[in-house]
Amino acid sequence: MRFPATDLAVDLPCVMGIVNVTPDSFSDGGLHADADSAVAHGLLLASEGAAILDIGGESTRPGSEPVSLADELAHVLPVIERLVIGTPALISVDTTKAAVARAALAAGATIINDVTALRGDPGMAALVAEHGCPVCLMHMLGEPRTMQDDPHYDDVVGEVVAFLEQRMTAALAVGVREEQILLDPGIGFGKTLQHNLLLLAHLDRIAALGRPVVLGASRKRFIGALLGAEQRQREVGTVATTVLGLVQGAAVVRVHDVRPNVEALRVAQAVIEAGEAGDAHAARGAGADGAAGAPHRANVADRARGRGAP
Ligand code: HH2
Repeated sequence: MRFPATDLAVDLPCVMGIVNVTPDSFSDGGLHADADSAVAHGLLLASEGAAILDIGGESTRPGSEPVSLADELAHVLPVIERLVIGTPALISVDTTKAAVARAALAAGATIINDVTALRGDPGMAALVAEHGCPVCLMHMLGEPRTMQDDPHYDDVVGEVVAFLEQRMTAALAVGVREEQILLDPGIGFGKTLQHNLLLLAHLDRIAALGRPVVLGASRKRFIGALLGAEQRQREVGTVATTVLGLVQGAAVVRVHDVRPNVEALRVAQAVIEAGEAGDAHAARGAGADGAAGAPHRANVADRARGRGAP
């Protein structure tokens, strides 16, 4: 499957492993709250095939309270410094604060994952433009403290697409280049179960904006609602979102359980590529215009981008 050109120094699709250095994250809060344990966890995820490690020092779970700058720096910096040396994986910092992003970049992080899509800290957009690093722009309705209080949309997919398009335009206007940008529908950020399902089903409409799509569905509450499962039992449900997300055009899956998602991605990608190769072969066999005998269906990658087969 072909993905848009990007400044990310990894092949797409790929897995982004989650390293939460927090006491209160929704799924793994407190498990890796000290630097030694977070580094060990990051090394494990990288050895399981994570091409990117996303280091976060502030939980964004529904109802979470903000963390001070000093605390967030103290959480993430020692972990980033050690993972930059200890693993070939790219390091992403999951932060809304420009000062944390700046320090993380200086310590060797290469990606900024800002769940406010550059709306949270006035210094963030300029930092991304100046540094030229890849940045993930995510949709969120409201703020973490209140976002799950009865979220409402008239057309959730259309509104998320319009928001991401607007945030991309705003970023480009301050000097961020298109190749730096990744887009994320923000699964679970001000969304009901039905909103999350619709976004997953129509991820191709976000991919059609022309930038790689990041999917963060891992162990989230909607999977628990469908399965009646606690966070740790949502691994298989998460793998389902990875495979369907890839078919719909997701380029990066942000997950807690790296190995099963790497394996699922590899197998699903092989099937998609075999289908593409078969379609190309059939089209060649049908002559230059691909008319007679060519399959009358779009291949999976084209469908994922909202284009029909030639
Ligand atoms: N989800 C979470 C945090 N950061 N970033 C992106 N780009 N996309 C997401 O879906 C996303 C994200 C929430 O998950 P987690 O990090 O596991 O929990 P917490 O925020 O409680 O630390």
